[in-house]
Amino acid sequence: MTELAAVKAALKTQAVETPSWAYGNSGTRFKVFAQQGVPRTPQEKLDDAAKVHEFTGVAPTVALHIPWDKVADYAALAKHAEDRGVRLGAINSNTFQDDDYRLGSICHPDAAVRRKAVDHLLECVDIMDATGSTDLKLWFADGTNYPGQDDIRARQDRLAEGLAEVYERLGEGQRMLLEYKLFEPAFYTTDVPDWGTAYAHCLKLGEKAQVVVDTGHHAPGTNIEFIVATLLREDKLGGFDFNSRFYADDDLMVGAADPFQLFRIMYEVVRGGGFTPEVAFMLDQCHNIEAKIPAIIRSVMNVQEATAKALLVDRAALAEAQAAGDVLGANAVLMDAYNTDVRPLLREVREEMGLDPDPVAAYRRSGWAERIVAERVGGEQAGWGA
Ligand code: LRH
Ligand code: MN
Ligand code: MN
Repeated sequence: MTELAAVKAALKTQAVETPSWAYGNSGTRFKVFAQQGVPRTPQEKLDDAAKVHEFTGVAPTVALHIPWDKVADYAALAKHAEDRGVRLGAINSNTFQDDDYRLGSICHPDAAVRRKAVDHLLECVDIMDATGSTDLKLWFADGTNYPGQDDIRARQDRLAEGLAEVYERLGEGQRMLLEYKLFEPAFYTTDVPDWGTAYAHCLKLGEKAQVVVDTGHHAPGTNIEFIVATLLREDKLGGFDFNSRFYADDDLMVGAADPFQLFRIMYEVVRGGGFTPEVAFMLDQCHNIEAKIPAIIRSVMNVQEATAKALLVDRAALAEAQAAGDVLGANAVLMDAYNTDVRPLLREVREEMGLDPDPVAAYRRSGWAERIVAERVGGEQAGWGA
């Protein structure tokens, strides 16, 4: 196989998981702008996700968020997905939208609230059993707002205890992905604020526990690719929640704010042998003012473009320059790949996959946008928090 053929073959195997919540209405603390044709049910979110996969060919799974996607029969929901050519992916827990969680969930000072939170996580594993999902994605809004509010160390003990109970419940082939976040909604301490804390808990739990890197959850200037390299080296990188930030956890389309950062991350993934199904490439975004399905298609394409550039890095030349201490030469090798226009290559890849080379245009021509506006009238619009 020529090198280019190998790059194309790798790109054809790519899988980017899209989040059910990106298809529904969402907004900021200030306003949710309702859009026409937005899904009213988890089933309709899957119908939209199937369109993203149909036109991109690389978005075969959909992440659920419980209880936003609560249904009576999860096996039937999985069947609904399969009938449309997609599968259910990670099950995301939600221990942040209940009055009981004002002081936290799994780290709450009251054992009764902790019990409720852990029971929810166990229920998520039951759902995984029914859907065939392999990943339980955990993010905790837990933390404190004021010095002295609660005991920082005791909260870590409660976290460890709750996680251990859920870990024990995991079946064969199931794993837990622990997401960290620097801040928000708690502002003084966050109980899982960084990759180090997540890593320490995962290490203690065992090999079924891995860390998730949400690209929006870091302080400005954080070298995320360093974190990726380190976690991969330790076999503890479970996956990504991709999005873009200009300021904070902005949840904008991945690759929109800093495509160079996305390339640097994908290069470390490729370099570290992480371009495999064991690392989950998930989007975690919201589309508050733009049309949702084309934005998700665009996001998937942005991940593809960064991946293509990362795969094109001449690693032999890079290694040679690095070994020779050729600072500028090494940097030039990396920049050559980044500055390559990979859009023609990706158009070819899509054609070889039997797809339209321009997924956004193909979607627009398909009439799906008009159809859902006409058909999805009435009822509650499902969305962030619905
Ligand atoms: C928290 C987060 C987490 C949630 C999602 C909706 O900021 O990134 O992954 O599950 O947003
Ligand atoms: Mn996330
Ligand atoms: Mn987030």
